[in-house]
Amino acid sequence: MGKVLTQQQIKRYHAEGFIAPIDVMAEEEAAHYLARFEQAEAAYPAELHAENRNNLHLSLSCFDELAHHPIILDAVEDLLGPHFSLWGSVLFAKEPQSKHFVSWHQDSTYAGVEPHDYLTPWIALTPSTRQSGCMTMLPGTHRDGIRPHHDTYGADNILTRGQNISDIDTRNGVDLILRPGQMSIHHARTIHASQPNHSAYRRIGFALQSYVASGGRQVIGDNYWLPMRGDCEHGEMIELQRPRYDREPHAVAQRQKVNENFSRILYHGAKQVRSY
Ligand SMILES: O=C(O)CCC(=O)C(=O)O
Repeated sequence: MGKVLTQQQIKRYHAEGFIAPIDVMAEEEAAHYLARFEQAEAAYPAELHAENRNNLHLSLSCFDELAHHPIILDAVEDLLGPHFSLWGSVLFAKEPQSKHFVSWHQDSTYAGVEPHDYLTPWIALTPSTRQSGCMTMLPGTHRDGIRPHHDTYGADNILTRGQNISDIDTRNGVDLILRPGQMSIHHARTIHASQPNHSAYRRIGFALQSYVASGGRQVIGDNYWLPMRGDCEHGEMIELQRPRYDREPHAVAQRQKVNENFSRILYHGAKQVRSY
């Protein structure tokens, strides 16, 4: 038994490259986080809109609290050990009845973080179901290295480049059904995707993308890290600070720099650069 995960969950993560569902908080508490996000979205539309949802944990306290949630961190510690940092985060919101989808991909393809044995907890703030476009994982694919990705820049594809892995057998894909307040955890090389949201509500998940064990490096862009637990060493790193309150000026400026770096990394070598 780990701090949060059972021995069986730990074994399954290593064998299959993901685990779900994991209870983090009650639905009511998740609804409270959702309300705080939607209030911020209404109050600060320039800083928080469909094309500006990266690294919100660096400027808004509700996302900073989620990034430091003890159950999430204990589960991460069960898988990565006691020393780890956070590289970034992405809020994935698919509007009701929208065509937006996420194509088959492996997170570590363009992130520039090495080695690839890091992970992403994805916490549901609204129900994540087949109808609302939950994530689907292909078990065991984290063991096979990086597959060729083709950049499509598809209009409804919410990945930066619309990157897609074709020629894969998706028949044994596992749908990750989560109630608000539950999370999944996936390995950086696990192939995954998600379909459009056919429900009447927003499908919202906060991806802590990703927690990386001490020793991990950013090899494309600037080496920003938010240390989370233990002794974190990432080479010549630039250490990030937590926001002390919503939109603390220093924190907003910090998020801006990190987002610019994020974009340079994710579009490194790309033929086209989109606005998210
Ligand atoms: O939220 C989604 O539908 C996709 C999220 C994703 O691809 C990820 O967290 O790595």
